[in-house]
Amino acid sequence: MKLLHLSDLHLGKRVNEFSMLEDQQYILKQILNIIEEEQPDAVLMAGDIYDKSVPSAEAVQLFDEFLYRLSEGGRQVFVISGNHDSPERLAFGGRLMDRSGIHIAPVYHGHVDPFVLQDASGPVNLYLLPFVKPAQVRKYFPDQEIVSYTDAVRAALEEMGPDPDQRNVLVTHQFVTGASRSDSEEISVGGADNVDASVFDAFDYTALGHIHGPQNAGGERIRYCGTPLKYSFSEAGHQKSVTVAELGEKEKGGEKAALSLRTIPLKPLRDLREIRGTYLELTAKSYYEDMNREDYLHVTLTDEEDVPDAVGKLRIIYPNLMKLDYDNRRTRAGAAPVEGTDLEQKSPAELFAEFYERQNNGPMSEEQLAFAEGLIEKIWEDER
Ligand SMILES: [Mn+2]
Repeated sequence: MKLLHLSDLHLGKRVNEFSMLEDQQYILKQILNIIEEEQPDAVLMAGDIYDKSVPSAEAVQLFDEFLYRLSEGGRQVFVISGNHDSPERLAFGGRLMDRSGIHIAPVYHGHVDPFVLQDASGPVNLYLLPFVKPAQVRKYFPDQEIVSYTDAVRAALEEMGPDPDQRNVLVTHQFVTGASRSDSEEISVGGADNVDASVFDAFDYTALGHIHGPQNAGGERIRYCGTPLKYSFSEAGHQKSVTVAELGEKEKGGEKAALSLRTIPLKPLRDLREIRGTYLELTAKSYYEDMNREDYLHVTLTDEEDVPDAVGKLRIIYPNLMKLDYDNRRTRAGAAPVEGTDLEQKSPAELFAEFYERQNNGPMSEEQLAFAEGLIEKIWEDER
């Protein structure tokens, strides 16, 4: 049984105020091509379909088109909501879409029936558990003590009661303890949203969403496939991909089904990268002529002096410059605290020279001093 595992599309997301819509449309097309090539038995989408609980019209159109393309050829598609989605809104029309092979998890209501898929090795029971918080699970199990996320997910999975003699797959959206995070995930206040990997022991494969870097979480049977695109600069070093999980036969008597995992790399329309150097280095033609200047960039300038309107000027070459900062003596030292100085005794030029030194961690040159003095004199003249 071949499963193609996706998650965290975050359709409609803006990264540093740049819309990702065109990039998302591009990557979804690429994913459709991969699916056409791979011909999986099922496509799994493990939550965070949208970036917002009330997604933009464009994001909804994009997902509608994606689902429609996926459904062609009678393909089986399984979708759950993540913490960014509204489970009610995502589930709209779900029972109608079931008939077209698009299966969207309903809002969690204390009971989950599996979808049963068949291949030459027999049935595979596929369970969908959308993102749930302890309070959403607790009300259905009044006799159990459900305090933590681990308690909640364990209770929901025990209720499913997967048959250990058959092959069982879970699609869910949670933060498994020990997974390594990125900046574009929603961090829960207090950080008590983690689930112990042991709760997934009964499943031959757990297709997870929530963490944006592709990784196994406590063994290869529990996996995050990651986002299809980089959604923060903390992900600049990621290779985004889709995961293909193939389940083989399962012997009766508790052993897990054979599993092989593969990733297929995704190539974005525009990469999200970090570059650094002086203004002169980064604006030299020899530097940028061989790169995709449309990439989303975090530029770190190493000039000691601030470059006036650097963002505006750099955007002529790099139109998708997202973030600019400096790494020089001033930024490395941090802003020095202002000490109580004998303000009255010092001239404006002396005070400015002190200010400059504090900002730049170095004194003004003769030329700069003369320029500042001239400027101060002129301003004072004009004031009188
Ligand atoms: Mn997410």
